[in-house]
Amino acid sequence: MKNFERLLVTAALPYANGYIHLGHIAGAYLPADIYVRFKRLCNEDIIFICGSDEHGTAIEISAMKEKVTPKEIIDRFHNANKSAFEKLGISFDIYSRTSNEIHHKTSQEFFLNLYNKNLLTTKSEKQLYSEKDRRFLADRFVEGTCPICGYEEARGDQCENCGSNLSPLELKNPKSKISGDTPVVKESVNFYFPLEKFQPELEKWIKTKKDWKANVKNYCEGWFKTGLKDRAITRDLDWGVKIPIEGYEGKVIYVWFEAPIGYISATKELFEAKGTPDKWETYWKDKKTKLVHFIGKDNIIFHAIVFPAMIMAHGDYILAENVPANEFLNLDGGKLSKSKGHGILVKDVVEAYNPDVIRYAIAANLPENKDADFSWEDLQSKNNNELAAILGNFVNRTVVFAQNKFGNKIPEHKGKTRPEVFKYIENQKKVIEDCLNNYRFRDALNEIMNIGRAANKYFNDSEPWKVIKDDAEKCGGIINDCLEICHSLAIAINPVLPFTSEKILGVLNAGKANLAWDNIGKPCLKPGTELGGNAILFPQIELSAAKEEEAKEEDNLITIDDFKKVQLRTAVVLKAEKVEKSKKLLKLQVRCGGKEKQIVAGIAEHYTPEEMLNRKIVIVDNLKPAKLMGLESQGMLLAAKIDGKLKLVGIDGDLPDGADVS
Ligand code: B3M
Ligand code: ZN
Repeated sequence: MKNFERLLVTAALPYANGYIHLGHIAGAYLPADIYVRFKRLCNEDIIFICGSDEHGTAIEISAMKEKVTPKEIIDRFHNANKSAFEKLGISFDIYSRTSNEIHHKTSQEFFLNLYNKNLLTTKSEKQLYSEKDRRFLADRFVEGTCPICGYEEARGDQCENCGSNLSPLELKNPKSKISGDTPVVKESVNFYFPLEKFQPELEKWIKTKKDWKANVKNYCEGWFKTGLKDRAITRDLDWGVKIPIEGYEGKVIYVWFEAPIGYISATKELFEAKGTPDKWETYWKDKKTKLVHFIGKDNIIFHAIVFPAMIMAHGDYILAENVPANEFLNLDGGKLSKSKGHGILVKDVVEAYNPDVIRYAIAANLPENKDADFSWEDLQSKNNNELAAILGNFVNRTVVFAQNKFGNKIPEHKGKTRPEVFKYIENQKKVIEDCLNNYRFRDALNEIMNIGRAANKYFNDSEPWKVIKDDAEKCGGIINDCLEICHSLAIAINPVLPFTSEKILGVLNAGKANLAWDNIGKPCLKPGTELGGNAILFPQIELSAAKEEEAKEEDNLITIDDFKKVQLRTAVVLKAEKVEKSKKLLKLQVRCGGKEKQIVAGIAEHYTPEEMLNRKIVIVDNLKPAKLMGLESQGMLLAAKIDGKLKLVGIDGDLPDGADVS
C-alpha cells in the first residue's frame, strides 16, 4: 500500500445546460461526498473539487433556441445547480466554473505545453462555412434534406426521420441554423491529440491498478482491444476556450479536452481564495497526493483514458489513483428519467423531503456494480422502516427516557466497564472504514445501520424501564451507555446523513469537539449535561405523499376536455394599485367583455401599477373567487416565471377584451 499525505477528490463537472437530477447524484456526487466527509472526520488533508462545465455545442444550441446568450444559460444553471448541491449537503470545497478566466488561461497553457512539445498534429478537412455567420458550422448548426429518405429537416449529424448517421457535407440544400444562410464548403484545420501513441503507457498504468472496480477496468480493456485513435481536440465554434495560436481564430479547444483541466483550474482558484495561491501545486504535482475522480459510467473514457493520456503528455501532474465510476440509477423503472418532469430534479426534491432521507435512499441503492432502481415508494419505506424505526427510534426512546427519569440530564455511569455492545461498535468502526476506503458505500451504510440495530437490541435486552424500579444507579448506567451510543452513531452516520448527525449532537448537547471518526465506540459525553430538546428525526412519510410525486409524473398529461374547463379570456386593466402592507400584491380592476372584475395578483415586485394600466392581459375567468389579504380576487392573470423573474403573458396584435383564448 502506498502512503499518501493528502487527498484530491474531484466529481464530474455537470454541464451548465440542465438541472442535476437524482441519477447524477447516485452516479458521482453522493459517493464522493460520503467519501470526503469520512476522510475529513479522519482528519485527513483533503480537498473536494467540482464546478460547472460551461462550454460545448449543447450550451450554444440551447442559447440559440431560447434566443438568449450562452452566458445567460450558464448563469442560470450554474447558480441553480450550485444551490441544489448545497441543499443536499454535497460539501464541495469549491464549485467553480469553466467560464472563469483562470480556467481559460490554465487550459490554454496546457494546450500550448503539448503544442510546444510538437505532440499535436493537424488535419485539414472540408467543412461547411457560412459567409453570413462568418463561421464554420458544426454538425448541429446545419439542417438540410436527408440524402437517404428525403426528410427536409435532417440535422448535420443525424436524420431524425430515418435514423441515418450523417455528416453535414452529405445534406442536400444545407442551411445554417443560425441565420438560414446557405453555407459553402471550405477547408478547416483542426488539432489532434495523439491518443494512439499513448495506448501502451496507458495499458501498463491501468494494469497496476489492482483495486479499480471491475466495471471500469473492463470498459478500458474494451477500448484497448479496439485500439485507441487520435482525437480532434479543437472545434470550429465560437463559444469556448480560444486556441492560443495565431491563425486559428474562430476556433476553440474541444470541451472534453478542457473540462477535466477544470479540476486543476478550480484547485488554483480555491487556494487563491484561501490566500495561499501556490499551494495548488502540492495537490497536483506531489506524488504523495492521492487523486480520485468520482464519475458516472458515461464519463469513464475521458477520466480513465483521455485525461490520463493528456497528463502523461504534459508531464508535470499526477495521475489518478482511482476512478470509482458508478453505473446508472434508473428512476422508477426509467419512467422518471425520460420525463423532463420536476420530480427527480434535485432542486425540487430537496424542497419536498428531508435531504438526509434522499441521501439515505440513494446511498442504500447506489448503482455501484450494476444499474439500480429508485422509486418514491422505496424512499418512503426506507424512511419509515429503517431511518425512523432503527435510528430515529433509538435516539428518541433514549432521550425520552432520560427526560422522564433523569431530569433531562445525562446520568452518570458508575460501572467500571462498558457492555459488550461497545466492543461490537469499535469493531464495526473498522468494518465500515474498510467499506468506505474501498468505495463500497452501500455496504458501509448497511454496517452503519447495524450499529443502530445493535443499539436497539441493547436497549431492549437491558430493560431500563424495569431496572429503574429498584436500581436507579444501574439504570443511569444503561441510559448513559445508550446516550454514548447515540453519540457514536452521530459520528458513524455523519458521512451519509450529515444533517441528522448534527441534530443528534444538538440533542446530546455535545457540540462538535468530539466529532471525530476515532471516537466511534468511545465514551465522550459529560454526565450532568442537560440534553437539548428531543427531536423526531424522521417523521413518517405517508405513502400517499410519495405516491403523489409519482402520480404527478404519470399524470402530467391532460385531455383536451380537461383543458377546456379552464376559461381563458383577454382582459384590459382599468385600474391598478398597490395592496397595503404587501410587497407582492397588486389590486387590479379589469374589464373582460361586458363585465368588470377585481383581480389580486402577486406581481408587485415585477410591475408597477402604472405599467399595468391599460395593459391587455390573459386571465382565468372562471376561477373560484378567493381572498388574498382580505381582498376578493375574482380571477387570475397569466404570467411566465423564470429564475424568479416574472413576465406577463401577452397578446399578439389588437384583440378586444373578452376574447376566448384557447
Ligand atoms: N460535463 C459530462 C457530464 O456532465 C461532462 C463531465 C465533465 S467532467 C470533466 O456527464
Ligand atoms: Zn433520413
